[in-house]
Amino acid sequence: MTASKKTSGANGAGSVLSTVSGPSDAAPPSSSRGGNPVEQRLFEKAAAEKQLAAEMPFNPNKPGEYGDASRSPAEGDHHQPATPAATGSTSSEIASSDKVGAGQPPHGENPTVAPLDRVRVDPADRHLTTNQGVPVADNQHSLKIGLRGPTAMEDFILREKITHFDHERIPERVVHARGSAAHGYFEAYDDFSALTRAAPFAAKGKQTPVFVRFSTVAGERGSTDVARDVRGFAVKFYTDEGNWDLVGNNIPVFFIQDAMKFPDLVHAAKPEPHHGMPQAATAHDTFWDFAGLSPEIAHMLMWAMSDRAIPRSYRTMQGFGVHTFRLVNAQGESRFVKFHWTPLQGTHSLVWDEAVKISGADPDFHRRDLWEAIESGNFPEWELALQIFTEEEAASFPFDILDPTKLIPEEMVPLTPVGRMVLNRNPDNFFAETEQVAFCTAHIVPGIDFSNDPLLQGRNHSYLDTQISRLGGANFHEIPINSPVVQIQNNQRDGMHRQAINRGRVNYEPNSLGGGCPFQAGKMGFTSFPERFTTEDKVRGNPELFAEHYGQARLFYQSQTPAEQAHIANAFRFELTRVQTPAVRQRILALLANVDDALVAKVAEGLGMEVPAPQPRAFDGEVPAYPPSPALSLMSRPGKTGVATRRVAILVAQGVDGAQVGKLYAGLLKSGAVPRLVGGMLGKVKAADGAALDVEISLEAGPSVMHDGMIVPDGAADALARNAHAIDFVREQYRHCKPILVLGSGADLLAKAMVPTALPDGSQDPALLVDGALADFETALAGHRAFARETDPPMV
Ligand code: HDE
Repeated sequence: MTASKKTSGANGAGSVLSTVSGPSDAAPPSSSRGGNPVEQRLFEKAAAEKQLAAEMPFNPNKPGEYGDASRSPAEGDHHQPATPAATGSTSSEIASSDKVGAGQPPHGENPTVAPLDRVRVDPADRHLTTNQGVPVADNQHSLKIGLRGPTAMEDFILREKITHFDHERIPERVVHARGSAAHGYFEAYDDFSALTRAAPFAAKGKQTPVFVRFSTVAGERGSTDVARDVRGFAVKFYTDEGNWDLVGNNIPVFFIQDAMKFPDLVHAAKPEPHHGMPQAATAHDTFWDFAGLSPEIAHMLMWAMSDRAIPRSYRTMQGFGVHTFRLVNAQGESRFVKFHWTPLQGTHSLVWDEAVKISGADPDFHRRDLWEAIESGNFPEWELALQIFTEEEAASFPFDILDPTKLIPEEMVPLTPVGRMVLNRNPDNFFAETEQVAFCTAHIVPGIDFSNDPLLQGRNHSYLDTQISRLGGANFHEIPINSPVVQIQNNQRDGMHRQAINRGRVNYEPNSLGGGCPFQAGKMGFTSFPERFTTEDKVRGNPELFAEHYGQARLFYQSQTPAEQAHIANAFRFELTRVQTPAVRQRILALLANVDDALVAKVAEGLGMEVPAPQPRAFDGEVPAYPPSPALSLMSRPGKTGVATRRVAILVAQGVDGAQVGKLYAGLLKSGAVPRLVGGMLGKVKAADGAALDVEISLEAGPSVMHDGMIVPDGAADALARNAHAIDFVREQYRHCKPILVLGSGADLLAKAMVPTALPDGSQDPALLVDGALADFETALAGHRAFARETDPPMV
């Protein structure tokens, strides 16, 4: 053996040149006859690969995989190859071209997760090509046999273009189909590593990129933004340790308590299956039929019938993780947590009559608002705060923290602010980013863990599953918006639309041929919190405290201001009026009879019905009496951004005081508001001083509901009064409780519209300013609405 090695460096070379078998014990040859650089590399590769494999005579990790030792997994055994060639797929990878690149990828790297710039496409100064890159000479005509003849089957350019078009659509999300999204960052206020080892909280000032998608739930992809509905508030954190998705809503509780009921809930809320109506609305029999038979819904109904379900803007919503989660620190200590997003813009909503009209005037109202705010540099911002509590504290609460129909009043567990989130960039492409983003509650990172909330546990299955049909396969994580900013390295392979080109022959673990790579991370990797379970029976059911359905519904209702309470009652009245089955209405009244006497009386009156006996309760004990929680009112968070981005209509017509308009316009702009001259139609309006003012939007295209406040300057009232759209405009501004400033003869328009200048009780209307100052109007605008003006039914 030794002799033969000495005599020929090429002994066994034939085996290196083959792909099957080889000598049992021989030093690998270093070449055959030499000369060819690829062949030379093949020999180096074979030698290095054999050496690498030999470095792992057995699997040293094995003993650590059992018993107590398995609780702290060791890092996987791994070894460096003597040359990168050892772990390559091929020895010819050193051959390079414009297409294959330099050859081998940087050692140990996965460039498919590089920033989105790698897939941004810009056509400037480029000609049209097919999808195969062939220049297209003529994009106007199909290929024909003579100018008047049939189209040739041969026209591959036409066929490719039409075929791609035919397949442009993907299935919409089964819920939350309608949404809008933006990029931004999360910034930690401090080092919170004592609380959690989650990467975004590791250091003061640390920034983590985020992509946030807001949505409605029930409507289809093209439905109106302002339907009465819960809003999704889904945040993808691209952390240093992988993606963490906090897939929340703008309401802190949910309709049901167990994932098993979700398809029933959604079927009941979606359009009825026989005739496909109504779109994006719960105001129909099947929803309320399900609701009345599922009293655990009582608390959520209070929120869904409140103004929370018709937000003024995605920017003026709170966000909630809803479920109880766990935070886990590096020492393995865990605490429970609830996540809260609080908007810097304050919490503000529409009123129902306004929402109905916006659905016609601008169904993209929320999408446009988010886009416009970000494009104008008014970056929306939220503070992230945590409710942190221990197992012992949880055990003392009068509700079960695993029950997603319950919240923890802030008075019981205060909020701890931990950071802020800023949305500072609109997506470049709606489909590629907003439509293809795939959130999943099971996307968590070291430092975050689940609780046993049965709704959350079911969600952890659903989200990954749904993406497979929506995004066409198991590789949706490779779609650029979904890929993390850190390396993806594993032995998952193949599947539809695979993009990663994995180098090397190893796609399993343990291995020695790839030097053991990629190896298990051990201590630095994700480990589940080792929650202790006592042995219990395998059952289907809910804990007893889940049976208490009314205490927090009452808490929510009783914590609202009178205007908010009135809106809740009116929303029930509206929804149940559209219901056609008396027994369904009756059942909801019986449910409300368990919540609040005044509420049920008001709703019953609105339906022309008697208050029925309360539904029997599922819970034997006392309904807990919570002290009111003012934090549950929308009014408790006016926000800090004042009039910024608020839209103000300045009504103009022939004879208007042009100089005054100019001053108002400049003043509003200076304060950050968005003024617009609204007139009968586009074109010039001649001001009293002869100057010509340009109307920016007509009363028809920009009706009242698209503006947050209105000014009628001096001189325009006469001409405006001859246009019924202007009268409607004034009346709706008033009815929707918006701030109004009238100057000089502008007051005449109020009179023509029969708008009272005093409140119903005779006192001064704080948001209706006759000959008032712009500064006072701006104060009223920052306060959003004067609900004191509201009557039911509206007088104007
Ligand atoms: Fe979802 N939900 N959900 N959900 N959900 C989806 O996932 C589901 C629930 C929420 O902008 C789907 O990718 C089940 C609660 C948001 O892309 C689907 C259950 C909360 C979004 C799904 C719930 C949410 C979704 C549809 C009960 C608030 C939009 C498309 C067990 C905490 C994310 C998709 C985006 C989307 C399932 C209940 C929020 C089918 C089974 C509670 C914000 O997987």
